[in-house]
Amino acid sequence: MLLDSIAALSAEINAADLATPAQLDAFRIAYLGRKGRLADLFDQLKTVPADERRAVGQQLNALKQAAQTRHDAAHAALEATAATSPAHPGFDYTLPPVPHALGTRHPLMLVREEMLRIFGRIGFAVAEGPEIEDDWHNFTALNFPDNHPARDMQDTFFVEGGGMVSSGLAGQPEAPKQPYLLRTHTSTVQVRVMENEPLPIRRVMPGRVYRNEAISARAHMMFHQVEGIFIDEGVSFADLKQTVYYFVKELFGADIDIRFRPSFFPFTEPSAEIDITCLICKGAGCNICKYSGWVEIGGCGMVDPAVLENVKIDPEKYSGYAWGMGIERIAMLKYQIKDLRLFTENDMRFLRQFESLI
Ligand code: 2NM
Repeated sequence: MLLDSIAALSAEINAADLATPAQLDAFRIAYLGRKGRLADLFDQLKTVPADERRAVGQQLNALKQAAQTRHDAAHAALEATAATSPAHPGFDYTLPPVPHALGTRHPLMLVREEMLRIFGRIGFAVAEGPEIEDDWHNFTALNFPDNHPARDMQDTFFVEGGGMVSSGLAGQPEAPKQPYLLRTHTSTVQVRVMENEPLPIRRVMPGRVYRNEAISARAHMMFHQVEGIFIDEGVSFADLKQTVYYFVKELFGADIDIRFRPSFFPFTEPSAEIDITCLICKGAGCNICKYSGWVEIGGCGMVDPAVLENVKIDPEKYSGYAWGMGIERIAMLKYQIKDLRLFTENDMRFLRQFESLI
């Protein structure tokens, strides 16, 4: 009986699959372990008649040896393949590397760079400033009256909990709170430059600005501006016109003309809107320019003497011009982009179209 069990177990042991570490482990536990099948048969030796016990015992020992040898050989083979096989089986390590997918520069940043480069060539250095501002730099220094609609919550984002001004005098009432706000134009940086830097001043101010508007194809609550300022003795409106003329010819081409339309801004006097020849119809009239032949690209003017006084520059001695343009608007005209929202949606099919054009 026991001899039959030994023969059956021997067949099982020889047929066992030992290709993986898990199979090897299972084999060791099932056959070689203290509670394994071989130990079980050794236990049954005592039921064998005394005169046969020696021979049967020898057979069992031989099977145990064979099982151990199979186990050790398979173990050695697995160790050897583990040392030389790749971490990712099936991966071809001789393939060339896959390059990292790089993005492209954003069209707004490309246009911003081009604008700054053009102004840089006639001496305008870049100045930047904070996006969270106070009332003084965004409105008061720029000659906005107290009741100006831009100061309204409907038009400007105020920063929650920003107010901080107390009168500082014992027993005196608190001064009205001065909330911080998200700057509505980069003119704030012009104020900072005029307050802090020696004359003459010749700077361009690029950056993000914020207005409380519903988002649509033509409006956003965040957009980008490039403003500029030049202050020195004897600066005139003719200097302003020549700067704008040069900029437009450089950016849009020699066939594009400029036109100044009288306007009003609190911080400039006189003030004007800047129009250029419609890029679509070249002035013939189309639905983009509403059949006028002209499209608006920004505003400008001579810095109001009240602004110069606010920043402690003598308006009797110095004069200056300033302008402001929206980068989105210029990019839309230049590339015929019809919807402002494309700039913030990050659709790669849109974004990839621009870098190769520069
Ligand atoms: C514009 C249009 C016209 C402007 C004026 C000043 C400052 F600080 F000199 F008073 N900064 N920016 C200005 C003038 C901005 O943007 C449409």
